[in-house]
Amino acid sequence: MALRTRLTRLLGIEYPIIQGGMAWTATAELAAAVSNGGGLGIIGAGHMPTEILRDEIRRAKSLTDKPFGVNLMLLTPHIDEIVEMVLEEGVHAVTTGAGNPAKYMKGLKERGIKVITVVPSVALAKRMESIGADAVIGEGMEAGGHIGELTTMVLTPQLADALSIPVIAAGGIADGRAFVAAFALGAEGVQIGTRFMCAEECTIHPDAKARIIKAKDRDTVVTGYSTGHPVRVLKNKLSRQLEALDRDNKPEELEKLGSGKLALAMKHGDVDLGSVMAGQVAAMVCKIQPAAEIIGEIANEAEALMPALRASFED
Ligand code: TUI
Repeated sequence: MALRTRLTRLLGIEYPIIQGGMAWTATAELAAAVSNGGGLGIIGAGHMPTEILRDEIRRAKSLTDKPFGVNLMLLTPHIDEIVEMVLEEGVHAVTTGAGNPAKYMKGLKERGIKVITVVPSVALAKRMESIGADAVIGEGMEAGGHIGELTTMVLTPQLADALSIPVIAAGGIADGRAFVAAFALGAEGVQIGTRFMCAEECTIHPDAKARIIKAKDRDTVVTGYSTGHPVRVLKNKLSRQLEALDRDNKPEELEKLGSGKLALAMKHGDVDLGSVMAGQVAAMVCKIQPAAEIIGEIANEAEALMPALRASFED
């Protein structure tokens, strides 16, 4: 059985699996590997300078003939320039996060780029559908990085009920069980971040991968509530310092301390003083393996699980 859905048709991909657009993590290598494995690879723009991102897009094009996308992190100050460049270069899809992409929708759509927006609420999802989004990603607060308030379990079915466009579930998804659960909730695709951080092709520092593999069930924490931009990270020395600033309600100091710390962890491997953004599901990521193998395993588990679910019930 193939796992084709409206989403695989929309994007021209084989499996309804989108890779999270993780800043300092989702480079051309990872995006191309996910796309070559039949999912939708995504380059995470984060705060990347425009010309560096342009090079990443070109490199991904040299590494895969399959569709891939770029995640636009809408809080970045030079986002207008980034969008202009993405329009010039052309990609199959963009995902957006950390804000409302309304002002870019028309330009992206005119260029034939599929627009998939992360939405933390039903209200924003409806607005995105009304202005032409091709699909939405409902990201629950189990996810790593910047999060909303609702869980995947509660957000996904409400989005599915409220919208006609496909809903992609994200947050807490790392295996075939969660994939099937997302579909049971009305999703037509999933976005996976944390597990792809431990893909062989993911270029983050090996010590950051090791931290994820070591993580147990209660090893993430959300910091930054006081700033209005809460972020889920693995617990470490930095997260404890940030928590203290949250408790003392010092958002400016918190922002200052948090600045540059994602690169410190992911690029330089300082997993004590850096920000190791990862989802709760880090506890279930136990090995480093090729991205295509991750996709294949999840698809196989999902296919086996669907008929097996019936066996959960007594006659
Ligand atoms: O964007 C993410 N995850 C991220 S972005 C990021 S970089 C960063 N670092 C520190 C502080 C803030 C960002 C790290 N991880 N996920 C998608 C996502 N989007 N989560 C939540 C949202 C979101 C929040 C509010 C989307 C839209 C939104 O709309 C508000 C509005 O303007 O209506």
